[in-house]
Amino acid sequence: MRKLTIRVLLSILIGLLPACRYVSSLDPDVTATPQKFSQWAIAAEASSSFGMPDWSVTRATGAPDVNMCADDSRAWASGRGNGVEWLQLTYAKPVHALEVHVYQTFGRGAISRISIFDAEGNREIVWEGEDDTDPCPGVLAVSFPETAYRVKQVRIDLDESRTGFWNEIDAVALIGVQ
Ligand SMILES: [Ca+2]
Repeated sequence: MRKLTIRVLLSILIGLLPACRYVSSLDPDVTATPQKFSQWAIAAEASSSFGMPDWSVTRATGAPDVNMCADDSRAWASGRGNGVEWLQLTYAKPVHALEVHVYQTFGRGAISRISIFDAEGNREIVWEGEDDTDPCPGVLAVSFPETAYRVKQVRIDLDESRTGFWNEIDAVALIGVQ
């Protein structure tokens, strides 16, 4: 009687196996198209900063919080405001990158180059030129073909001799797919 019960249970379990596989193949997490999403930086470093904590690199992490055109300590600013500088940002989720958006809240026009990095630290330039972001505050939005590798760092180079003033950056978004 006991053997019979075990056999019955086994046959039920074996019968369920193909059904389990079928359900698994329909799992939305497996079949869904990767969704584009945006994230804010969680850490940053720079060639220099105007102050600490005001205008420091941490002021370029997280979501925008200045949202106006002003010399505001909630944005990052370089130490001198008249030469070559850089700001490098790190993100929590590595993504196949598609876009970088730089939220500028003062002295816009000095960004000269935007680069991204793969996991090994290899750098690729995705934009270079004259930043004609207008008005202030304004967003320099750069888009490029989806990268084959995953990105978790972005670097912004600035030439503040172009404007002779501080180019304050409130936040930087990295957009991509996982
Ligand atoms: Ca900010």
